[in-house]
Amino acid sequence: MKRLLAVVLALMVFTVPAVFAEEAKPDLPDASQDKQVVIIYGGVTSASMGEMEEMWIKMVEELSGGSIKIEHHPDNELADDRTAIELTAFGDMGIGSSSTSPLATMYADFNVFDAPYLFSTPEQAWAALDGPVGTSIYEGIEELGLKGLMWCENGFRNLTTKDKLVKSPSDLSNMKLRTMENKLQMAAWSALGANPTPMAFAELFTAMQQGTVVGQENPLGIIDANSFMDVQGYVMMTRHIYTPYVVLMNLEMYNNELSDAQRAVIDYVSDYCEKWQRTRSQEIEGEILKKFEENKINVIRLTPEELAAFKQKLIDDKIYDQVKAAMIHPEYIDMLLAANQ
Ligand code: TK8
Repeated sequence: MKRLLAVVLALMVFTVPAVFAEEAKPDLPDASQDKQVVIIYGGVTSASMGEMEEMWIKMVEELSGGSIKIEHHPDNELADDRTAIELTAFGDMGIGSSSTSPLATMYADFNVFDAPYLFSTPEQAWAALDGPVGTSIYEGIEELGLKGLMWCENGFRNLTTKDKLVKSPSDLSNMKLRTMENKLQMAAWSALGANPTPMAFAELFTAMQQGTVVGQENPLGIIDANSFMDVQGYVMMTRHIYTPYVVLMNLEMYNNELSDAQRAVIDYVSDYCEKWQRTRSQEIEGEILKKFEENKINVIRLTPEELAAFKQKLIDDKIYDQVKAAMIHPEYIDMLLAANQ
């Protein structure tokens, strides 16, 4: 009897998401008899996103009574960020995930997140994502055949270099840095004096290893999950930009292939997991910082004055005007700058 109980408990822990152990199942319509739908879900390379994706999948499969099945492709294994979203718009993939910056050529208001020093806390960024800015982007991308499911966190980005300590823009002089494939991010690094080299994320590790670029910039979660510090010597906590992850679904599939009950499950689970991932991302960042410091990795914290020098240089180069000129709703920039003083 005891052994049976142990087996049952072990199975429960394994198959039931932690969330249902703590709280009652949500009151959702029964989707178990609905026509089965299989969704191909392309995920990204970040520890908190990977954990979130697994939880999202378990919850959707369970709460839909098995009528939704997910085919998960984690870690960009099917496609890089922008390609994943293109495939999702075409319907070759059901759900794709991406940092916002490589999507700016598809929908110009994604550029709002390429304005440096627009947010100074994650809460400020979350307020923008959950407020009119995030909502209006979700509305706009429906024309591309995309349905917004989740605004998740990639996070504040920090500069890493192989062997160069960077404390002021002059330390960046002509430095070859990989940037995302985004005009405004390239413009910002040029304004700071660096030599930006855009490339897809998948090529980055080798580029650093072979010395094609001296450095790159990414949130701690990505730096750690991809072992960048094996080929980089310094992390400067520049926190120059906050880029979200956006998780999008093929709109036609969302509207026409799912039943009302299945849509209710997807909406509920996405809301739940979006909040969960943001908190988890923060926890993981704290753990990584501790681990880096214990392992004597050079983590350089810049003083407020040092950070202000980077920001000033970008303002002198009229970076906010450049961002606004690239947007459909330029007023969002002034709105967020005013809100986040
Ligand atoms: C990983 C990317 C990555 C992004 C980049 O799929 O390209 O530097 O920050 O996180 O989304």
